[in-house]
Parts: sequence; C-alpha cells; structure tokens
Amino acid sequence: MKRFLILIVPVILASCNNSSQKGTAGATDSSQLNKPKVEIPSFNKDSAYAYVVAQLAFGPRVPGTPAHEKCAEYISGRLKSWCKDVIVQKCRMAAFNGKMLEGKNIIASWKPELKNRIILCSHWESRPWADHDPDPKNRRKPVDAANDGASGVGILMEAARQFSLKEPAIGIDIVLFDLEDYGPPQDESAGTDKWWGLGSQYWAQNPHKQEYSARYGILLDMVGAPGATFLLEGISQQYAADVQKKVWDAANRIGYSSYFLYEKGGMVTDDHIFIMKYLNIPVVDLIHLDKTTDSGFYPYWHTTHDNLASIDASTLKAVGQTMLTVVYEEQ
Ligand code: AHN
Ligand code: ZN
Repeated sequence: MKRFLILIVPVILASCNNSSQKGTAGATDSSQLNKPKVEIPSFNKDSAYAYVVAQLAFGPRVPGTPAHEKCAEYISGRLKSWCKDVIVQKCRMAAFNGKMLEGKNIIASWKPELKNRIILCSHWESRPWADHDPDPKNRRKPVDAANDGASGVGILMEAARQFSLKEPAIGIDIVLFDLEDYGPPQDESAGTDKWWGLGSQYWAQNPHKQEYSARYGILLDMVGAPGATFLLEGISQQYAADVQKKVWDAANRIGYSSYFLYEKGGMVTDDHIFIMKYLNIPVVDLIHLDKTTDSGFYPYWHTTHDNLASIDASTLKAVGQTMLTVVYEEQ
C-alpha cells in the first residue's frame, strides 16, 4: 500500500499557488544571469555527519524519554553557540492514542528584523515504533531515526555553523520541529493525517514571532541515505513549484543531478503542508522518495535499519551544498 497518497490538502492550500517568487520563472541559465556572483561557503560534510552521530549517541529521541530531553538540550546548545537568537518553543499536544506529548520546537534566527527571509526546517525527534520493519518482532521498537530525523538536523546544524562564519544577505529561520513522527502505527487504523507533524502544526498556528512571515521554506526529510533520490514531491509541486524549481535547478547546476531528479513523486503528508496551510508560505519538501518500495519512501523508512549505517556523508554534502547555494544567492 502506498502509505503517502492520502491527503487532506487541496482545499486549504489554495492561495499558496504561484505566489511571489520573482526571477525564477525563466530557463535556468537566464535566471542565473541576473544573479550577482557571490562566494558560496563550502558545506563541510564531515561536520554534518558528526552532528548526526552526536544525535544518535543519545539513543532514539522518542518523546517522553531522557534521550529526547537530552538531545533537545544538545541541539539548542549548539545552535546558541552559533546564533544569538535561539528560541525553544514548548508545546503540549495530544497524540492519536490520547497520550499528552511534551514537545520542543527549536528555532534559530539570523537577522530577525528582516522581512526578507526564508525558513529551513526539519524534524528532530524519533518515531517510537519501527512499524514498517520487515521483521514483526521489531515493529514495537523505536527507530534510531538516523535518516528520518537526524540527517536533516545534522545538515541544518552545519548550515548554522556556516551562517555564524559568514552571515547570509537575507534573514533565515532554522526551525527544527518536534513530534513529527508520532502518527498511528500501520496496524492501527486510527489514522488520519492530522496526527503527523504535531510540532509543525503548533508552530504554524503559534509562530515564535507575531505577524511572522517568510518568502518561502525548504523542508529536509530523509536526506542522508546513500544514493538518495529526491523526486518532485507532489504537494510541493502543486503549491510551491517555484521554490521546488529553484532548489532542483541549483542542485543540478552545481553537479548533483544524480540525487535531484526532475521526476514526479507522490504526495506526502509532512511538515510543509501545515506551514502552507496556516501561514500561507510556500514550502518545498526535499524528501527521499523511491518508486520501487511499497511505502514510496526510502527503503529503511520506519524500520530498525534507519540507523547510522544508512547514512552517507556524500548525500549530506549534496543536500547541504545545494541549500547553501540557494541561501547565499538570495538578495
Ligand atoms: C505519512 O506517513 C503520512 N507521512 C510521512 C511523513 C514522514 C514520516 N516523514 C518522515 N516520517
Ligand atoms: Zn518518519
């Protein structure tokens, strides 16, 4: 069953379509002509990888556990060393099973006074159950979430370090969501999409700043597996096409065409839909999709194999360098 083809979205997102991205509509080359030549910092893949390792060292960052608590401290502590405006936003959310979850969205802002800004986001916590594990005995075990969590955070931590060395021209908010992956297990049919992305649902309805807005956002999800394929996720294609094109064109221009394919993927319920729905900011989901798997996601999705062995620093580099290119080219 293709888990991710189910969706609430179309009605609510109407006005995100074709919003205000200027200067990206033409062919790749002509759009490049208008861009000032800027020096793009080199993304350090070993540094990003080390931040993935550090997160995994706490054990699965499952909400309600000490590992979750400690990892929040670790991430926010590192971000504070690179950025003077870090906010840890607490949220209390009910899960599908009635359990109350204590979440923390972690936000680091550069040039918070600027309206001209973008969002870079990912989720940081681990899924409590490897419900898609091939071995039924593993399906109640938590997921290390090396790829589905730590990879995006590792890349954004390295980006934050880079921003501390050379501040981008535009404002940036790195937003690390909690409680993304507490959706109902596959064998419980309790589910609708509203149980996913609880942290981003909270933040999008209660942003860390009043009247918050941004030009667009980039969501990283499962961005560290060897030979990852980033297909054109369907919701992003529909509501954030300009942003998606900007990111894919940048990746292809700097040599990462083997990862960033111009091929349509399925629609995914992910944190981006809530930002589009509640804040009307177009957000692209940069997510590893694979048409050969049953889930439609990368092969180890929600299995106990989503561990350090499934992370390749070269993929972190492809995504991180692409993101830095997009960020530093913005004026
Ligand atoms: C659903 O399974 C409905 N959405 C997947 C979004 C997700 C989970 N991304 C990472 N983990
Ligand atoms: Zn997940």
